[in-house]
Amino acid sequence: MGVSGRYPIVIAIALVLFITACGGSGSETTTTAGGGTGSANSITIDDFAYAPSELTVSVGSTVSWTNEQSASHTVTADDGEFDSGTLAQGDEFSETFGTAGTFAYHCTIHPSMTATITVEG
Ligand SMILES: [Cu+2]
Repeated sequence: MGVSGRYPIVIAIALVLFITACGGSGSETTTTAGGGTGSANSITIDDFAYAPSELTVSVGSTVSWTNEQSASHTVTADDGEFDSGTLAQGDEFSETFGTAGTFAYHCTIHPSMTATITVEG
């Protein structure tokens, strides 16, 4: 029983990896970002989620978020680099990314809302 007892853990890890991989490739195909430096990119906040939750842009791009839900949300960088403050329905926030890297952000009101911006140089 000692060996077979480990399988549920292995399956759980495999599932997490699978879901993570799917999320990454899935959002990539929905990215409509123009290739040029400084192109605008829009993210919608609705149904307690950022859409797309993963967005890749080029250095110098401005990303804008619009809250389309009646519940208030924030766009807050995990490292504190940017913070929208509370966005009511219809409010918009934008941030220009001048350096390459991966920037994780979340909603301070709903910590389960997380997403990332990948900036490519
Ligand atoms: Cu929220």
